[in-house]
Amino acid sequence: MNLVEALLHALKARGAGEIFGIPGDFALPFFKIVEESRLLPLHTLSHEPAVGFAADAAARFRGTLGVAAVTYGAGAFNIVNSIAGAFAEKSPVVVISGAPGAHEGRSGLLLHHQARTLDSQYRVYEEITCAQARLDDAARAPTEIARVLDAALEQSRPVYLELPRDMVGAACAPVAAYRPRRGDPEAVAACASEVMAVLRAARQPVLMIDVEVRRFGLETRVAELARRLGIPVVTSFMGRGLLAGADAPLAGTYLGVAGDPALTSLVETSDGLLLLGVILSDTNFGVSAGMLDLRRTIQALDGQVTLGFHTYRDIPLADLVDALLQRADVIGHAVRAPAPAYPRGLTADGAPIAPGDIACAINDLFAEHGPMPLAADMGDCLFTAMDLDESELVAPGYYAGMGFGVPAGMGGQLATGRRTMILVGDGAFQMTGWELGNCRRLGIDPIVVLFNNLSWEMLRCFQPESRFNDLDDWRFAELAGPLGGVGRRVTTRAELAAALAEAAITRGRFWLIEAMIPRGSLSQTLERFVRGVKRLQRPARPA
Ligand code: TPW
Ligand code: MG
Repeated sequence: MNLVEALLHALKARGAGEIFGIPGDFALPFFKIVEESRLLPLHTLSHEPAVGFAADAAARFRGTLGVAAVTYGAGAFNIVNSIAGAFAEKSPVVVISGAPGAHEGRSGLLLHHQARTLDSQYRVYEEITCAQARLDDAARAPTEIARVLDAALEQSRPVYLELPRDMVGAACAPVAAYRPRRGDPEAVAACASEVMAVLRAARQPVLMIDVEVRRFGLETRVAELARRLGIPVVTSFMGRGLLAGADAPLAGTYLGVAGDPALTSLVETSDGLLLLGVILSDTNFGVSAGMLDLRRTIQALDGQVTLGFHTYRDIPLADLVDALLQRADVIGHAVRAPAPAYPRGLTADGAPIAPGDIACAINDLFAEHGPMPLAADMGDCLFTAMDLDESELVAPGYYAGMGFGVPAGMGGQLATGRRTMILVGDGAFQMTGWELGNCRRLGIDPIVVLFNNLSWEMLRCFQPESRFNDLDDWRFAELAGPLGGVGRRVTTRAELAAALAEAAITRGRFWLIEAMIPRGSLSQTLERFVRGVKRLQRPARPA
């Protein structure tokens, strides 16, 4: 087999389901083998940022590797922001970049797509991926490919493979299978016993979960752990959508001052808060109004476990969860948390649409047709998603980059085979909304709900005096037809409900429901979030 076939087999064996990409001359030979070998389907999009977002979402939804293939320089630099987001949010995306062949670098000429030196790109990727390799030696390629792909799975972070275009056809041995690394059983046992002792001694133990639980395929086992212990589980903001549909005592999403006060208090007054795979970010915890002392929590993240002031190294999350399951018995005194209540039963009248109405309308739709996998962008659409029934969700809840929603929802449908629902603001839609034009060719039909407030509304919240936050009316719904979809612009709650109902029963084309929202009309969660952040940002008054 040749080098590319060896790589494709290795990707497939490690769970990759497809390749998203945009070719260029340095990558054409690679793309040719991908297409002709038929080992993994190839989905091309229009702009590289979307390729990165789609591959990232595929990785998130499936809990395996996502793959993004690009050309050297212009392609690879174009995808940097998407991969930076994947790094931050721990999504294992494999970036495969074409590159000049060995003899080309020696010509003395600057090569097209070259930024500074021929190594500049590699060095940029060292910063935003957890492992890298240049596949310029066919004999070493199998071990290099295994090292890099295994790092992606083990650390759940993006990795980088550079493929000189003269190497693709080189004869290559197969890549060894992935063998997950296990922690030292005695260290894992000691750690789990200590964690259990803290939980048992606590008056009010609580389990908080975030994306690592999904990335490492632990949702079922964590749900069982929570059930057996009988302690409430909450997700972080970033972890929203985890355990959707699982049989677990799920109490909702911790949002600090932006959330339900009872749930906030449950978490912040807990004396036994176990954070399983929770990213310690400001979006997860910055709104805690200083109530939460992270030093007093148990943190299992990045392959280590910290309790109080000491840390167990080399404890893979899966090993910890298994060891906890072995020791789990019902903690009799644990508090019970009520199941969250989300809005439903929209009054379908002539009133203008508020973000909360969209949550209500979607919940009504899910109640009738079953939940759909969700992809949300940054903006009030993501805060509105906190009022949706628990459903699988991918969103940039920590990195907070705009432009994720549409391509992520498209990648999500390709990866799961299920129709997705996409929530996106008008500002974010201006960035990557065009990608919907690829749906027809790709055979997918997501439902897009576009929150059109003619505004960068989140920015306006923080700086209302700035007129640059006013956006123009692009009449997005009218663009849908030529792009191969169905567009509906709705301005009342009745029109919103009717459009969603029709979209749900009409398959085969994407739907773009452009919901017109008056400027200044916010979801309750965003309103509380902004108030909380402003309060925290206010300089302390001198005594
Ligand atoms: C890639 C900064 C955060 S929120 C926001 C901006 C510009 C406005 C979002 O407008 P939209 O949603 O989509 O209409 P809404 O609900 O607020 O009206 N560039 C990138 N990412 C981020 N986060 C920004 C800028 C930003
Ligand atoms: Mg907007």
